[in-house]
Amino acid sequence: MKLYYSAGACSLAPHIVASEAGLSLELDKVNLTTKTTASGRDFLSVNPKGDVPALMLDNGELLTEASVVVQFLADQAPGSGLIPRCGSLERFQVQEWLAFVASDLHKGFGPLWMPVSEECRRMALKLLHGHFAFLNLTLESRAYLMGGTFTVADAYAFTILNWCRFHKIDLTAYPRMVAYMERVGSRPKVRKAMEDEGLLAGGCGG
Ligand SMILES: N[C@@H](CCC(=O)N[C@@H](CS)C(=O)NCC(=O)O)C(=O)O
Repeated sequence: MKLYYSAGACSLAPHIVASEAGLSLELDKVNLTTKTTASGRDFLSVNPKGDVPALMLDNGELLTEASVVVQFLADQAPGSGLIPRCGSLERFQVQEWLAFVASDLHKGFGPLWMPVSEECRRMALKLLHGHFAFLNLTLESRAYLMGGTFTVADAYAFTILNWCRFHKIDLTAYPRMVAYMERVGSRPKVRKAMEDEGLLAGGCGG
């Protein structure tokens, strides 16, 4: 399998899941500005959406959408504990978290990556702070989003929350969330994925 990624972008989530699951993954870095890959491919010919992550399967099929790619990868390693069994209530609860991360957190950062007006930026930050407050409250009683076990939802949430560093968002009001980010960020397999993307030297993308 080959993961098309951009350093520190949302594609870090499937990269973390593969690392945690012990799956071997070929990586191809995408320049999102030129839409070309490090291997010299026209990325739009791989994924017409033009977005990472994109996972090329060994049979030539392409899977996109971070919230789906992480589930596919975790299902390749059923003993990893990264995702509950299909059809179980817990599986839907993980999907509930993935939907929240994708539509509220991930896309909530969207305006911060664009040259928008100060008012638009302020509004985006206001919405994000609401989500951070909710996460901070939730994490008062649990180590990870689903409780005591690290799942794909944590890989995705951590990836997106990591962008707070790049945007220099003050998180002092959310000590539980900060502790959670440190907890996830200190997992050896998470660090390995970040190291592979050159992020431990201080980089961070979106
Ligand atoms: N709906 C997609 C969105 C993925 C997405 O927004 N990817 C960003 C990086 S985090 C991207 O590749 N943007 C294209 C660009 O910046 O040109 C998903 O959830 O995976």
